[in-house]
Amino acid sequence: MKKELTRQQYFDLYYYMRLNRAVEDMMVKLFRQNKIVGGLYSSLGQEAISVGTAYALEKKDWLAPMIRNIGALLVKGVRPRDVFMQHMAKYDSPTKGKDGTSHFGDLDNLHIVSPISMLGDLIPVMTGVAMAGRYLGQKIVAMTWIGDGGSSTGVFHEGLNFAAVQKAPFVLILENNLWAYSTPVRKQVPLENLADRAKAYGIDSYIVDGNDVVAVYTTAKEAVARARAGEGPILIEAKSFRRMGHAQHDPAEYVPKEMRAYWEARDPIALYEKFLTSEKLLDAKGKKEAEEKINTLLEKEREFAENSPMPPPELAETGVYCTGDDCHKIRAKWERPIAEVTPPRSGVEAVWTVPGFGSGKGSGGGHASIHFGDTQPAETKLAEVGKPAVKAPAKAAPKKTVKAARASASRKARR
Ligand SMILES: Cc1ncc(C[n+]2csc(CCOP(=O)(O)OP(=O)(O)O)c2C)c(N)n1
Ligand SMILES: [Mg+2]
Repeated sequence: MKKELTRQQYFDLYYYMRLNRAVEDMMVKLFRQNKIVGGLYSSLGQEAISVGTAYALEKKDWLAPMIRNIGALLVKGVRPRDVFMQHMAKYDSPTKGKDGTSHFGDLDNLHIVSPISMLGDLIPVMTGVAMAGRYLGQKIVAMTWIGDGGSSTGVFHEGLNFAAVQKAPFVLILENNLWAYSTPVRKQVPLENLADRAKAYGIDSYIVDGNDVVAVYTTAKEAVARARAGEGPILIEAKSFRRMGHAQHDPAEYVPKEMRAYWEARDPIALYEKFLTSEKLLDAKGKKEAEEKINTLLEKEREFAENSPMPPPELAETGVYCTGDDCHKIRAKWERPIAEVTPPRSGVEAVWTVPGFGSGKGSGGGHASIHFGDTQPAETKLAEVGKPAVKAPAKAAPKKTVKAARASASRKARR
């Protein structure tokens, strides 16, 4: 670990990792007391990833967590009571007891998109969020996480390709914890480094030690800055290990003992405490203070959650499907006036341009507008309204037969 952050930043990273672990420890107790109604997942040993990456975001930025990213929610400002109540399906929970795990978000204040269980689906969704922010000139970055297993879904590839071609300000964290349920990473992908997946989409990637919170944070910070500057999406592979089973029901006996022992000796919180102590940033008193602060907070939060009622039975049949105005207005708050998004006014100057984006054939080139895709310069645009965008070729070129194409390819190869 290198020393390059402010004292406050060092402390925040420590506090949130400890809070992340304490929240999850408390939920394990609640689960064993039968107070948690859904599945319970654990990020034990992976706290540095959730905390270090989310801490690199600004308040205005957006994130969408997966099951092992409670730490990211806490950093973004979600209260522990909401996490507890959500898992206990309580009436005061963000989903009013309709979900028993972590399917909740906060679009209005914290800029959190709810998790989607189908692995990988958050990638195109968050790409869309990133593009929407750009469209509105907000200079936001969107972030989500995916596992080693999830990186083999089709939508991972479709989503990342889409983000790449759109140069979306999007950062994807690939948490390689070596297991997907009981499948070891080596049995589901023939790559040493999953960061290599980025090459297929022409985007940059980083590999980082997922148990070193300072390295995770500094890497994420750089990636977020680059995405914000218009360099397009970036993939970060954080290497770590899933210390518990897939969820509470899974004792994970399929994990080799030596592998577990290796990673247990590299606990991210213990490693960080060692670093902070050696740099004189934390002593026994500071550690105790953090512990007491977290214990006091979580006692209050747990009590609130336990005292919250279960939802009334009649609530079960309401709010499951959005029925329009009696549920909520189905109109985006960020909707733009129709005149503004149709010609001729759609040729307005972009509020945020990206060098090189849309510089392919037929576009305005150079610093193309990213509000409306590959727009032509305003003057030609007005004159061209109503005309077909691409002229039909005078005569269709004859198609090469497979045989002819092969012959020409082998001629080229011999040259
Ligand atoms: C598209 C899809 N396929 C399968 C599942 C079922 N499922 C949920 S989690 C999981 C394993 C995920 O492994 P990984 O992506 O490595 O994440 P980890 O659990 O290790 O954090 C599977 C197969 C799913 N939710 N979505
Ligand atoms: Mg995994």
